[in-house]
Amino acid sequence: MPAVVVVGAQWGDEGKGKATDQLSSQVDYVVKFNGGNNAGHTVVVGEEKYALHLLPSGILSPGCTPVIGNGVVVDLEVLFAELDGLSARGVDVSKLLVSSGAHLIPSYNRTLDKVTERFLGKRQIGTTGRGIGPTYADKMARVGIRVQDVFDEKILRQKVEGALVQKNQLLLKVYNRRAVDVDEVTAELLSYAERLRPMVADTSLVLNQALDEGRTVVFEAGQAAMLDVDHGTYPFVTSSSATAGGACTGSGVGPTRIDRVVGVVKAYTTRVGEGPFPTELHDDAGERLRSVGGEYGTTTGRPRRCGWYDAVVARFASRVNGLTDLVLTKLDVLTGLEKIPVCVAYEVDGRRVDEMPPNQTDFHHARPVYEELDGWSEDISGAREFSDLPDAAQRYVLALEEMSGARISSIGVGPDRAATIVRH
Ligand code: 2SA
Ligand code: GDP
Ligand code: MG
Repeated sequence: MPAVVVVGAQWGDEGKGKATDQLSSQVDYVVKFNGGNNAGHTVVVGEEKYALHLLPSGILSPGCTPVIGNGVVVDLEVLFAELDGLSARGVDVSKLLVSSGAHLIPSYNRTLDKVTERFLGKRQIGTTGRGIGPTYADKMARVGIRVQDVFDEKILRQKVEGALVQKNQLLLKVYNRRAVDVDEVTAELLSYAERLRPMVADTSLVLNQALDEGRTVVFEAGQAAMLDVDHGTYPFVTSSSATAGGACTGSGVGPTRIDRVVGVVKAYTTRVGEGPFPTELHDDAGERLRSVGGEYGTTTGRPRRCGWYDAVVARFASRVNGLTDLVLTKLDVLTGLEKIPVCVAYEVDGRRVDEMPPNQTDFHHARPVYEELDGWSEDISGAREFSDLPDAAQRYVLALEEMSGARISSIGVGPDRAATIVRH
């Protein structure tokens, strides 16, 4: 498996961090290709728990080179704080490579993210407030600042000036904020240049050469299919390409080089932020999933919205990502439920719909059609083989596999690295 993409197949927080970390011990490179420090990936290694935001999960595996690809947006203050935090815990962070083409999140974009949300009022997206949306907007509008720009003061100043022409008008006249000073922003970005310099590389070249030499590369997505700017529940999405195609554009490795695409799904569903969520529960069952599953944002601490497994979403994610495998996580959280509803289709304005409605309004009106599966009461956290699972848990997994569009190649039964059943 020389090149494997790992993506979220729901609305994020499926356990991509754990899935990637598990692969990292066998791989040479782990590449983050989209998003920035909006991500929150939790990896538990024995007694130690790590929450990674901007850094790829591979940073925790000695021998693996972590790479921040060109598709990522980088907040330099956060980058160095995260590196220092890991170093202080004894993690070797010296191998990190950062693409010269990655875009930077200047402090004014954090401000804009927050004030835009406030001004949207009821229509707000529920962003993480990390400046992600405004930075990708700048990239597309061609007024973004890239990693390579901090090594040329003259160019950097020109670019900051260019970016601020419109933004200062917006901040002053629409949002009633103080204008941003070009010198201040330039000086702040320049202050990181020397520390950043040794990490910066032509990461597309590095990764393609590594694949030529038969090395293994994992591409780790932030967020998920349903939060993808093209395929997700727009406008309630993040601003990057979180699906498998993003692994190519966000790293400079072509699609013909990818061997496997693994989608990570929770045995139920969660979402943070606003937007439609057909199987969401507003009752005790939802509260139970949140408390047993520890469903609180890794980055912002926000309580996650919780609901039952949605096979329509899983099939859609299988399709738009071309999934070869699914990793099913958090099966242990369902232990103790007598019956477990699974959404197999939707009812939209009186019609049964088996696939994701291409029209957003229909998705907002979608009501889940449930099939009830039997639950189990035995503790499954020690299961390491499929046959260790109680019959009802096996049937639950096989039913999900049948409905979801790809084989389930591994099953999570606890947060620790070891708490996994590998099937394929
Ligand atoms: P943004 O900040 O512009 O990317 O927000 C846009 C939408 O994307 C959602 N989003 C996320 N959803 C799940 N998990 C994310 N990471 C953190 C975590 C979230 C947290 O791992 O728990 O701590 O709150 C993540 N990042 C972005 C976001 O909720 C908006 O709906
Ligand atoms: P990511 O953003 O997809 O990497 O996921 P998060 O780290 O935000 O959220 C997943 C949470 O579930 C983390 O706290 C993980 O430690 C935890 N987790 C992952 N897999 C399992 C599992 O199989 N069982 C349990 N109980 N927890 C898990
Ligand atoms: Mg997360």
